[in-house]
Amino acid sequence: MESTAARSRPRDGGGGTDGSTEQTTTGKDTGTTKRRTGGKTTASGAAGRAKSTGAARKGAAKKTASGRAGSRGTAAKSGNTDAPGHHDEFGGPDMVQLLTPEGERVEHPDYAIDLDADELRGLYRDMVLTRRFDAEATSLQRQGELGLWPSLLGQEAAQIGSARALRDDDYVFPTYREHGVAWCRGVDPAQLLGMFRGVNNGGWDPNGNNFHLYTIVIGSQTLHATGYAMGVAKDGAESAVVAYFGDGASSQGDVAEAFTYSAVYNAPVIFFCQNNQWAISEPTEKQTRVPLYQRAAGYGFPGVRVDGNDVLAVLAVTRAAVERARTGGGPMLVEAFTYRMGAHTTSDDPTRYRSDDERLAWESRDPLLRLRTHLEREGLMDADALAAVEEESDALGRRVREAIRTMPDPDTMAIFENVYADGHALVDEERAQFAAYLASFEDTHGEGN
Ligand SMILES: Cc1ncc(C[n+]2csc(CCOP(=O)(O)OP(=O)(O)O)c2C)c(N)n1
Ligand SMILES: [Mg+2]
Repeated sequence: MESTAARSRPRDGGGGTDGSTEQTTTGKDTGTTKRRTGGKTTASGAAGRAKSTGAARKGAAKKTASGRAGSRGTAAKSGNTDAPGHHDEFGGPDMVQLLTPEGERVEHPDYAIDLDADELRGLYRDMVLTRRFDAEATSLQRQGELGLWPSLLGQEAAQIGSARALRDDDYVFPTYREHGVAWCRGVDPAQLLGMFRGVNNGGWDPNGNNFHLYTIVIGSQTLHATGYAMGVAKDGAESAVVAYFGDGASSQGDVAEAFTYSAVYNAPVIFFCQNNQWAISEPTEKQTRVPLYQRAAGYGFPGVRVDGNDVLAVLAVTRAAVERARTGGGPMLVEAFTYRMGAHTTSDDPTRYRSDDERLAWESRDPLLRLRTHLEREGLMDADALAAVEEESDALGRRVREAIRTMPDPDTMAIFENVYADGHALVDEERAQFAAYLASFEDTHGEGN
């Protein structure tokens, strides 16, 4: 199979490095079998994690009992955890996995991948640099340089794996957390920060990188993507469209409409849901009674759950979905089962609604660590190679900090521009009022006060 990861590799964070198809669980499914065996026999592995997750549940239930907003504890009390698909904290047997949390390569009967050493190292580099950029942005927000930052910590594999499955002519509709996808599409990280610093009206030309503007109104971009994909089909183009959205957004009516229309019009769109287990403080149990990927069946297109912390599996599944869309197969839902390691945004305090145990349980499934273990075990990355990526990531950190310090503030009066295409009397009045207000400071200053 031709490597789309290699083909799309040149795109790179702008400015270079410095600067119902439910999976079958037949005997053929060696990946699943291996995982189960591993879970049974490794006391410190999957079994140990299950234990600590149980504790997480209890912790959440306790918080609820003490009057905190309901979370997993509420679901446990009302019996909702017995709903199908809710008990397996780490995705369950239907989930496609090609790399175990311990970094072991396993096979899957429906999804295969064969990457060379450079491609594997490239995926690791993408994830390290993305995580570094994200960490810098969080720090910059804490230092008052950004108004807000939604961290992607923990979701690197879901984003890099899916974005590296795409070609330049494909089109992406992101939410507000797709910094890894933006990186792969070649959006300059500094431009991303400009939006969160409030110095521009969105940040980039969507058509420059076939990467639409970040969307805050959750789920709405699935409709935009569907409309765009219907246009692609009408044009007879062989491009795919990807709409990213979250588990919380899956409850939006917009998403239901997008599913319906894309199915009926056979639009070449992939709905890529990053199920990071939380919609701010609401757990997935509050969004659905079935595993999210199973929803696709009701609309008439396939859905698949993939281990969102396994970059190889995400790449393989997204490639298959994209290929299917390109060749007239229509829409597909990919549920990347992952975890939001950090806060919802820098305005959020997750300790108010979830326990540390839960986060710690997911730490052992860290997407970067998993690939790194694999690379080291296979002798594909030695200490020098790892150090080189670290150096590159330090350089990226410096570049991002420098970019923030030198980012020009917009003219204050520019806030009145672009409100209406042809102007508006009320905006004119407000502009005049605000100009007078600003001028009043100049007067004060002039009087020597
Ligand atoms: C239509 C709409 N309703 C409510 C909100 C407020 N809101 C912002 S993020 C969010 C949760 C989204 O959760 P999810 O879709 O799981 O994405 P995640 O933040 O976990 O990536 C909500 C409710 C919004 N932005 N848009
Ligand atoms: Mg979520």
